Amino acid sequence: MADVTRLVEQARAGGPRAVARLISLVEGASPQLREVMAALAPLAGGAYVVGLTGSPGVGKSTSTSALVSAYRRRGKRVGVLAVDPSSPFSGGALLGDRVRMSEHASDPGVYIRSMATRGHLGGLSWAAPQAIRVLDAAGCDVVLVETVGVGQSEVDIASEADTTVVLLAPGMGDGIQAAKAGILEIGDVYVVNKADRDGADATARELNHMLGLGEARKPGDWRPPIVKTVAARGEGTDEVVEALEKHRAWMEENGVLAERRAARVAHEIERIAVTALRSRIGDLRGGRDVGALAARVLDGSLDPYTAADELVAGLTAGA
Ligand SMILES: Nc1nc2c(ncn2[C@@H]2O[C@H](COP(=O)(O)OP(=O)(O)OP(=O)(O)O)[C@@H](O)[C@H]2O)c(=O)[nH]1
Ligand SMILES: [Mg+2]
Repeated sequence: MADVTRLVEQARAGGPRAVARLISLVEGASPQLREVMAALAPLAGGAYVVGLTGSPGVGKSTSTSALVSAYRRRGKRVGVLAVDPSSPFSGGALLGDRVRMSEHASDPGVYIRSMATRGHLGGLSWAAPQAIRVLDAAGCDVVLVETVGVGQSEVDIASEADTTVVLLAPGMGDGIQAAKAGILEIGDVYVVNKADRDGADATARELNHMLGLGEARKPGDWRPPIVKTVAARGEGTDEVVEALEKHRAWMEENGVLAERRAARVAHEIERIAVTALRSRIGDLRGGRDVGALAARVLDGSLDPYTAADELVAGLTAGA
């Protein structure tokens, strides 16, 4: 058993091994998860969480690495969580990221962690928020969360981040894809990366047009900016940081940050509660209670809705 109190103390003091160990406990859904979360609860809440998403190969890792450099120049401690929702293995598919992030590997002000989520209890939704909390409690000022935009994952990440950055690149038909995938709703900041390639201006224009189409904004509403970057050369990265800071300031002024965080935690509590309830139902299934109810539904003395009510009442009575 890990000494959680000690680990948390060491993580607080900036110990990278303790941070890694805590994330492993979280990721592995350790029996000590509850203890870890209780120890972290009073320490978290200081980090600004930025989600980066976009199609495979658009330049998320390169951009993340450039952002790490930019924040380090500003004296911030940075955590990076690379979440790969398509891979059941940590490290495999994310090997390339390690190369792209390697310049930060020896920086004690940077924590980088890859996470695979498929086959996990509830995918991204389960472990990522808790890993973010570890990095937060460890004193990171900024936590950058990279997720490949495949299907539901980008929407998930948007709900875990304070600010969501959607990346596109020219020549990938990304504009059209963006509209289809619903990312026009989730971006707080849009980045057209690979601006060294032809078509970046066209992509930015197309995106600008599409963002304007659905526009029902009131004065004072946030209008997501579009920033062009060449992440591979660090060009435009300062503008991205500026856009992030503006968005953060806007959220703080308008109470949006507190709102988003409250919604996030409410969602997390609900998820944990539903998981707990489900496991209790699982315990009951095939057991006496459900068996008896099933028999009564079968012989016509009870309808399934009333049976379900009785089951739920039984579950919550013992809580
Ligand atoms: N020309 C050009 N290439 C870039 C730029 N930024 C990144 N790349 C290249 O694009 C490729 C993909 O970059 P990544 O940063 O790994 O992209 P990603 O979105 O993290 O990819 P996945 O995590 O696999 O989805 C790499 O070969 C990068 O070197 C850029 O600004 N211009
Ligand atoms: Mg990547």
